[in-house]
Amino acid sequence: DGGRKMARDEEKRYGSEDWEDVPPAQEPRLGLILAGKTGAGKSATGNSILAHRRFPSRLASTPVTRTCAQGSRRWAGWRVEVTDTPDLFSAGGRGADPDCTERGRCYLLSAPGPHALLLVTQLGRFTAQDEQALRGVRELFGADVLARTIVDLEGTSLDDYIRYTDNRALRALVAQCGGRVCALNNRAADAQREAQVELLLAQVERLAREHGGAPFTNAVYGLAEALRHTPPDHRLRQVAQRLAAAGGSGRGRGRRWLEVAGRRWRRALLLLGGALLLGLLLWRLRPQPLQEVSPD
Ligand SMILES: Nc1nc2c(ncn2[C@@H]2O[C@H](COP(=O)(O)OP(=O)(O)O)[C@@H](O)[C@H]2O)c(=O)[nH]1
Ligand SMILES: [Mg+2]
Repeated sequence: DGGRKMARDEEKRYGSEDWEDVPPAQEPRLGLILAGKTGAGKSATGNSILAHRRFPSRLASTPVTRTCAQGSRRWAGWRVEVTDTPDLFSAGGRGADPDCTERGRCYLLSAPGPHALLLVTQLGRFTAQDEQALRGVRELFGADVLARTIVDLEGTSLDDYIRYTDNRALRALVAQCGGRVCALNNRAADAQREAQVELLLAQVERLAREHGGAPFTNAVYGLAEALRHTPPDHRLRQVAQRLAAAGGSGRGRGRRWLEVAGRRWRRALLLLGGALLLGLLLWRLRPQPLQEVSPD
């Protein structure tokens, strides 16, 4: 089938020799999380970045990535750590992870935090699901993560994007991510693909430097770090519990409820004000009763 053919093609492309992941070493770490809707090409992008077939990737109606995974490589004096994610960012994906175990695993694998998050999209196939994926990213990591997000317009060129002026939803999404875009074509020839990966990693490096080399962090990464020396299953349980208590995000269900409640109140007040104004107007314009002439 097509999927298997694609897998074989990829194998040919990257070579099927065993590949040792880079051992944790002296090099400073450069962390990258792959996010996006299912089928966007996260795993294929991860393989391009690592330059070997680390993550299973193929065309399939059911997601082939079921659990978070990580691969690493050396690049320009860094140890680049790439975390691939399954469907964590759609409503369906979150529903399939009610106790937040998979989301907890994503946190633990990418701890102490990513230097950048890559939102994988496809220019020609940009849909509401991509926007939903960005909302899912914000819910899982908090809105501050947008300052670390790069939108990958996969399979296209940046020139295409710049000329592609009619997709307002995509432009709005890119604007939310500070205008950071890259273009990776996982099907390009080796040399071209490597050049694109080079550009992307340079962008990640720049983002890291802009933040003084520190990775993105939040309360949940803080908890993961605080529990670093506890047994892995305990650590995962604690982090998953924290995520579940926060409504699946580092942001807190309470605050989200307040925001929603705030919006509802504003709307109710506006409606009430409008109704009062209308009432006043109608009252002023009411037909005057005829002067009654008293028979006196
Ligand atoms: N045309 C094109 N197709 C791609 C590209 N990257 C991935 N794909 C295809 O998109 C499909 C889904 O890829 P996959 O990596 O499994 O997506 P994931 O679910 O986000 O991990 C596969 O059939 C890939 O061959 C690309 O750069 N260009
Ligand atoms: Mg995948």
